[in-house]
Amino acid sequence: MNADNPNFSAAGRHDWTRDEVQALFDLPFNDLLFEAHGVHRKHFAPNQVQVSTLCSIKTGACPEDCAYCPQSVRYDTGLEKEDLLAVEEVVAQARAAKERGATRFCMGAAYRSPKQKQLQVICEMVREVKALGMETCATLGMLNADHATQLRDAGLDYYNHNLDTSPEYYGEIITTRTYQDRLDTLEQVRNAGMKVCCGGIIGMGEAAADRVGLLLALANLRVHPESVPINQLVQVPGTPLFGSETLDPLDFVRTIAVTRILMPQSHVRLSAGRSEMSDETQALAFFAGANSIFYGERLLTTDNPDLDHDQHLFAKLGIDAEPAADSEDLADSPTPGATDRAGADVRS
Ligand code: SAM
Ligand code: DTB
Ligand code: SF4
Repeated sequence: MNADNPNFSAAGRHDWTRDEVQALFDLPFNDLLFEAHGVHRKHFAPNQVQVSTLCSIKTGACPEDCAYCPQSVRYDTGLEKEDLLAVEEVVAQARAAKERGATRFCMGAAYRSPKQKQLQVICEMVREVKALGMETCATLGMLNADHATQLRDAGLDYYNHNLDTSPEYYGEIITTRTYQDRLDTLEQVRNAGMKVCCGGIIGMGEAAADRVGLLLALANLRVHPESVPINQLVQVPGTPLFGSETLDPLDFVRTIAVTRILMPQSHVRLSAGRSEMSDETQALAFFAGANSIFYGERLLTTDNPDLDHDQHLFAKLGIDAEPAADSEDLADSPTPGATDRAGADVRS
């Protein structure tokens, strides 16, 4: 196999078979990374990584039973629940994130699905964050068509809603909503004209075949998600998945590489789990095609690497923060790594 093989470079394939995806996972590590990196270079600037910052706008007391999640009301994780934040508080956090170099602000809420009153407040947050010149993203649970339209009209660029795992393993992880419910929400987001951010979690005790099943489900969606977060399970005491067998870092990197090959034009996000990863694993993940991260000391409720660490990592690897898609004024923002590389300005 080589990088000129149309199976690897075709942007628009949506007919991947299980055997083909399994065959990619089965490649010798070097062959897989070589192919994935070749695909990555064809579609993206190889040393640019998109930078998003997360904000938990409503924390804890979620009625759902997702076995990985510290925010479910069903598990005692010691998390303090918080009501929906005030619009001004969220906008202040977005402004701070922009000053630190994030180009996208992602607002997450521990809802099964938002109620109309909550959605109105969230739409105001979206309008004001957008007015700062940032890309906007939200993850609020299931959406109906009306919700999706309101969010789009408020200026929401991306909606994050993950498939989480394979259809086959899904029932072991969540019982309070179905795989089809998730696909329906993704369809509402698409129909409203927003960009889709959709991926999953690995390290939840799934079999290798379930990683194949997850990526197959994502790659065979009608349109590939523009953003594909690959999360490594953050193990939180009190959740049912606490104590799961830890993932081999090379299996994480393999999953990134296969994602890059299957969805060549999507941003692949090296998402939750970076606090537990070595710099070397992250460097391999970037080589394998990851080109987006969450930047900032918190994910939603758990830790993420601190800013200095990430600036240093970008500098060591010669990685620049990707400018926002359609915002010129972001060129005036500092970017992670900007100050660290022997005086080089990463935006030049
Ligand atoms: N409540 C909404 C929902 O689930 O649709 C949105 C917020 S929820 C926290 C967003 C995503 O975060 C989940 O779908 C899951 O993929 C990810 N996530 C939650 N807890 C995690 C953990 N402990 N480790 C890794 N990813 C996690
Ligand atoms: C995604 O795929 N990962 C992010 C974001 N989308 C919302 C969330 C990760 C959450 C990790 C656990 C926590 O901090 O609560
Ligand atoms: Fe609730 Fe989302 Fe956590 Fe599931 S992942 S328990 S829906 S906050």
